[in-house]
Amino acid sequence: MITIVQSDITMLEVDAIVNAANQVMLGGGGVDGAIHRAAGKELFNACLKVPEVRPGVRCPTGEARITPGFRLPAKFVIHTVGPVFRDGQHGEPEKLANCYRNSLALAAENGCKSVAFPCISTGVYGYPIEDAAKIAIQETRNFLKSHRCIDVVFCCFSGYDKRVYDELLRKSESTYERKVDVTCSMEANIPT
Ligand code: AR6
Repeated sequence: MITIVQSDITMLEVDAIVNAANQVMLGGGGVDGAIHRAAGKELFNACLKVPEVRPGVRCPTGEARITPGFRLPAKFVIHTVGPVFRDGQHGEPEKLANCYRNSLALAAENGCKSVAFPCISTGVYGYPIEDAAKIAIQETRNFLKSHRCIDVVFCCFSGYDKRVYDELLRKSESTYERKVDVTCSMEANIPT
């Protein structure tokens, strides 16, 4: 199921929140700064332990890494690095799609049943929200075809961003979402 909320992502009680990090993975501004502040120093220390793939790079653009959530309500933080937007002709759409694909795969591997995403790359990295939201929804939809019972939350910080997501979802969804809901509640009722 896909849900759209307007919230500070650090408040969400989900299994994993996704962080729009940078390649060094040691904190920054925006949502990254908010997550590090709320999770506490332990998150910084856990990030330090993530091995560098080359000097100064713990997580290349489009990839994802997982740490505990420490003082956050979320159990895990999935750190991913979105592309810096130039003009859309430098592989940005594919790199942003990879962020969603790899973060969702990592969430599933770690048994997460609910994952919340911020609007990756749309802050200081400059990705236009309308284009980024289309990619986020498309990649999530693809993923949910094979992981029907994971709840994905798009956590928008601004009312404008939420309206963009609401509108895109309204245009594209309906029966698909309802079918998924019904199937999940049926599966939940099957005795084990
Ligand atoms: N909860 C949810 N969303 C938030 C929050 C919050 N607490 N705070 C900001 N946003 P940005 P990027 C939204 O700039 O563009 C960092 O310095 C914000 O309104 O955080 O991927 C990293 O270290 C926007 O919609 O991430 C990197 O260097 C969205 O989060 C760089 O910024 C993403 O904005 C990454 O840039």
